[in-house]
Formats: sequence, structure tokens, C-alpha cells
Amino acid sequence: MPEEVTMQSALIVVDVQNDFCPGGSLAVAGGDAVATRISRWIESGNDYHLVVATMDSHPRPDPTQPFPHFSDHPDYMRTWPPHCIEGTCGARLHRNLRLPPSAVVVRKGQEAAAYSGFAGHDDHGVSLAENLQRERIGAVDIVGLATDYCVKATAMDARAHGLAVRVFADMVAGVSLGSSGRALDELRNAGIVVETSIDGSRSRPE
Ligand code: VGL
Repeated sequence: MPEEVTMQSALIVVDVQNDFCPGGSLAVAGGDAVATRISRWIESGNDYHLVVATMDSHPRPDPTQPFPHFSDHPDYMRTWPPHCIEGTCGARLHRNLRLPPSAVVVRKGQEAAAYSGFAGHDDHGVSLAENLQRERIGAVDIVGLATDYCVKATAMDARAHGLAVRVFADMVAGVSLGSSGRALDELRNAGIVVETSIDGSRSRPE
């Protein structure tokens, strides 16, 4: 058998959920516009072999079972207002986000905080890494919310898994401008390409 030479690519859409968009409990400015831009990007004929949407999915606050990710006095760095509680409207994907029917949804955060999509599993219990391996994905484009937390953690893990990684700066939004800028610098230092989708479509190999 000849060796497979083509590198399949995937799009990972991180946590584009109502609670991270304007009106949500942990709203990121411009999250809804990011959702629209991602939908247009998907629909503009980018032939990803696989599209994955990650979702934060946390348990309902329970006084008998502390969940240290949540706080009534959050510092917005380590502790957060309750968000993306499974079964609530806030946990749903934002309506501006249109995914192909074949998209794989990966949920994370049921037991503890999980910023990286690589902590997540699909509805069959298959991890994100395994989904990518099964489809022989060698390169991923990462977009979504929030730049400084879940996008950053997912991109760093993708790199650690040996993937070629791009983050599209025009399809992410962060909790704060300062930490988002620092996050993008860290990603670049880790060998991740940070560019706009316009540059990305120019540099995409045929
Ligand atoms: C996120 C803060 C807390 C994210 C999740 O999706 O980036 N940020 N939980």
C-alpha cells in the first residue's frame, strides 16, 4: 500500500455557546459576530474533512457538591459565574452558528473545569484526539470563544498532539483584550500560525 501523503484538515469551533455571547452569563464582546463569521467561513466552500464543535457542559450548581470553577464572586481568571449548565439555554450553541450536519460535537467540563477541547468526548464517548486520529487529520484550524481561555488551551493541546495549527484572529473573541493579546503571542511562540481567515484562504494548499 502506498503511504498516505495528503494531509486532511479539520476545523475546530470552540465553545460558541449562548452563555459566551452577548446576553449570556459569561458574555464575550462580539461572540455573536464571531459565530456569524464562522458560519460564513464554513459555507464559503472550505472543504474541511471534519468539523468539530466543542461545548462547555457544566453541572447544575449543587451546595453539597462544590464546583470550584464557579463562584458568586468570580475573578474572571480562575473562577467564573455559573455558565453552560447542561440542559439550559445558555449551554446551547449560538443560533448564528451554522454547522454542517456531519459536524461532531464534543462536550467537556462535566466533572471539573476543562478549558481544552481535548478534554472532551463526543456522544459515543470518543475523545476529540481519537476523532481526529480516526480521520487522519494532520492540520487543524481553530476558531471560537474565548481566545484567552478555551481557544488558547485547545490550540496548545492540538500543537502538543503534533498537529499543524492555525488560529484565525478574525474568528475568535476573548474575555479581555490584554489577556487575549498575550494568548495569541503565546500561541505564536508555540509554533501556531495566527492569521486572519483572508490570509488563511490565500495560504491554503490546493
Ligand atoms: C471559557 C472561561 C470559563 C471558554 C470557559 O470557553 O473560553 N472561559 N469557561
